Amino acid sequence: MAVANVTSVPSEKEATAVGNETDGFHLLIDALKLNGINTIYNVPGIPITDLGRYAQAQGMRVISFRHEQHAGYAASVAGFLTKKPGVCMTVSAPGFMNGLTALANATTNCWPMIMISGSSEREIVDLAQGDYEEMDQLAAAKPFCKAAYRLTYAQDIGIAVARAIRSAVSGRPGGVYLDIPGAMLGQVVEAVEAARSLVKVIEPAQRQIPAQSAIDRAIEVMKGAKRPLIVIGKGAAYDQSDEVIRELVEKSGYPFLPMSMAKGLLPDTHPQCAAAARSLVLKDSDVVIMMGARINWLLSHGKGKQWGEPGGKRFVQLDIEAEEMDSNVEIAAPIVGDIGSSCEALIAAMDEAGIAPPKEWLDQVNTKATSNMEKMAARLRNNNNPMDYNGALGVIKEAINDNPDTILVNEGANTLDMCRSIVNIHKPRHRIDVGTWGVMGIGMGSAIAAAIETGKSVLAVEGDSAFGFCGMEVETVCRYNLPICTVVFNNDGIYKGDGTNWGGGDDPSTTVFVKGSRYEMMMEAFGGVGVVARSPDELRTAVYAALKSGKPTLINAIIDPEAGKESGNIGNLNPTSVVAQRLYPQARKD
Ligand code: OXT
Ligand code: ADP
Ligand code: MG
Repeated sequence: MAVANVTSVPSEKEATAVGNETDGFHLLIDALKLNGINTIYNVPGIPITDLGRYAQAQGMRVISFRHEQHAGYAASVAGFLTKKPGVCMTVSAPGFMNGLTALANATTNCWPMIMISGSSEREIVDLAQGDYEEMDQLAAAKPFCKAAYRLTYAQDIGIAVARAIRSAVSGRPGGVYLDIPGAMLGQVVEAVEAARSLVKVIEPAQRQIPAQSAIDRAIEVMKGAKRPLIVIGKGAAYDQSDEVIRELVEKSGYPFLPMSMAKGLLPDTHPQCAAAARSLVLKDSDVVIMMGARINWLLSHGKGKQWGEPGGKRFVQLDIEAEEMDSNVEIAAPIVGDIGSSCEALIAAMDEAGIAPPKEWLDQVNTKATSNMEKMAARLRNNNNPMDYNGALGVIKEAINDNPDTILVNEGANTLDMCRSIVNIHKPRHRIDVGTWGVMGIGMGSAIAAAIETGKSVLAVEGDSAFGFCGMEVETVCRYNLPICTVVFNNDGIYKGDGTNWGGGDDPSTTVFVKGSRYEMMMEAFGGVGVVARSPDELRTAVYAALKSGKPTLINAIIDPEAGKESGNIGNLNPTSVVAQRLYPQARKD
C-alpha cells in the first residue's frame, strides 16, 4: 500500500493507492476518514465484506453485529452522542431492510446517521431480472430517511459522502441512506484524480442565530409569566450547549421539566428540577418554554386535561426546525435557531428585562416535588423476594448515584417508565432510551455505541421482552469485551408475567414467556459473567461487582410477575373494545 503523491491537492486529501491506482473500496474509506468518521457499525456479507476488512486494515474501528437493526441503532446513538453521523453498513435487500427500521428511528429521533448499503447490479435490478438480493433500495429507503443518494461512479464517492454528512447533521438532523452498488466498489480510479475527488466537509452544522425580533417577542411573553416552566428535550441534549443551557435555566430561576433523554443536562437533583411535580407544572404553568422538545404524543400534543384550562398557556419554542412551530398548538413566540445561540440571545435579553419567577410558584412546585419524592423514597426501601420494580430500581438508583459517569440505557414498559422517574441522572447524554417511537430493541445497540463512543461503562436496564428484541448482541458485547452490565428485569412477560389464555386452551397467554428463563446463561455462553439476583441485596452485590470489574455481565433480576401494569404509564393509549368488556371477565375496565 502506498499513499498517492498528490502534489496539486491539499496533503490531507490522501488516496490510499498502489502505484497510481486506487479503487471504490478505498476511496470510500478515505472519504469517511477525511471527515473524521473512524467507526463503522457493520454486518458483513456480499458485496461489503471486504469493505469492512479494508476499513479495519486502514485503521478504522469496524464493529460487527449479529443483526443490522442493532448496528443501525448503534450508529444512530453514536450520532446523538457525538454530533457526527454514525455510520452503519449493511448488505443488500434483506440486510438493508433490517437496517431500515433503525434508519427511520434515527430520523424520528432527529439524530444524524448514515446507512451505507451494498446493492445489486443496477441494470438487472431495474429490469427486474432476478439478481442476487434484488431490490430497488434507493426507492425503498426514501420514505424512511431525511435524504437518500446512490453512487454509480467511484469518482463521485467524495462528493456523495460530503452530501450525506451535510444532510445528516445540518438543520434538524436525521438518517441518510447511501446506496453503493457492488460493482462501483471495484472500479479503478487514477490516484491523483481520486485524491482530488475527496471532499472535506467544512462546518456542516453552522450555528443558526435566531432573529432579534423573535428573542424580543419571547422576552415579552416571559415578562408576563406568573407560573413559568421550561421543558427540555433531547434536541437540547444533542446540541451540547450544556453550559449555556444551564446558565439560562439558572438565570431565569424557572422550574424545568426534563424529557427522558434530556435528563442530566442539569442534574435531576437540581433545586429547579420539576420532574417529580410533572402533573402539577404541566397543568398549572401559564408560560411554557419548549427547548429542543416537540409537543408530540409524549406531551399529549399540548392539549387536554393534563394541560389544564384550554387557552390557559402561552408557548415559547426554541427549535432548529422552523416547521415545527404551531405543529400541535399555537406558539406565541417561536425562536428558530440552534439551542446554544438561542439560549445565549435570551440570556443577553433577560438582563434588561428583569425576568424572575414568582417565589410562590417555585414553592408550590417544590412542595409537590418533595412530597412525591418522599413517597417514592419509602417505596424504594424494600428487600422483597421476588423483587418488585421499586426495590430493584432503588438499587439501580444507588448504583448510578455512586457511579454518575456510567451511561444508563433503558427500555421496556414498566421497566422503562419506573426507571425514568426513579433513577436520577447527573450528567448530560447519560440516559439513552426508546425515544420518540417507544421502540423495543434499542438496548444492546445503544449500549454498545455508548461504550465504544465514550469509553465509559454502561448499565443497560432491560425489560425481558425488550431484551428479547436484541439479546443476541450480548455475543457482540463479549466479542469486543465491552464494559456493559445488562440487567434483565425478568417478570416472565410483556408488562406482566401472570397472563392466562382467555380462550382456555393449552397455548400460553399472548403476553407471557417461559417462566424462570435463564437469561444469565446467554451471557455465560459467550464467556461473559452471568448472575441471578432474586432480592435487592443480591442485585446490589451483582451490579456493583459488574461496574467495578468492567466485565461483560448479564444479571437476571427476578421480578414478581404480578408487579407490572399493562403498558406501564401509557395504558390509556390502548384502544378499548365494547365487546370485550361484556364477553371477557378479564378485560380491562378502564
Ligand atoms: O406528577 P405526578 O403525580 O403525575 O407523578 C409523576 C411524576 O411527577 C413522578 N416522578 C417522581 N416522583 C418522585 N420522585 C421522582 N424523582 C420523580 N420523577 C417523576 O412520577 C410520575 C410519573 O412521571 P413521568 O414518568 O415523568 O410521567 P409520565 O406521566 O409517565 O409521562 C408521560 C410520558 C408519556 C412522557 C412517559 O410515560 C413516557 O415517556 N413514556 C414513554 C413510554 C414508551 O415509550 N413506552 C415504550 C412502548 S410501550 C409498548 O409499545 C411496548 N411494546 C410494543 C412494541 C414496541 N414498543 N416496539 C416494538 C418494536 N415492538 C413492540 C412491547 C413489546 S412495551 C413492550 C415490552 C414490555 O415488556 P418488558 O418485559 O420489556 O417490560 P415490562 O413492562 O417491565 O415487563
Ligand atoms: P423529546 O423527545 O426529548 O421531547 P424531541 O425529539 O421531540 O425531544 O424534539 C427534539 C427537537 O429538537 C426537534 O424538534 C429538533 O428539530 C430539535 N433540535 C435538534 N437539534 C437541535 C439543535 N441543535 N438546536 C435546536 N433544536 C434542535
Ligand atoms: Mg417484562
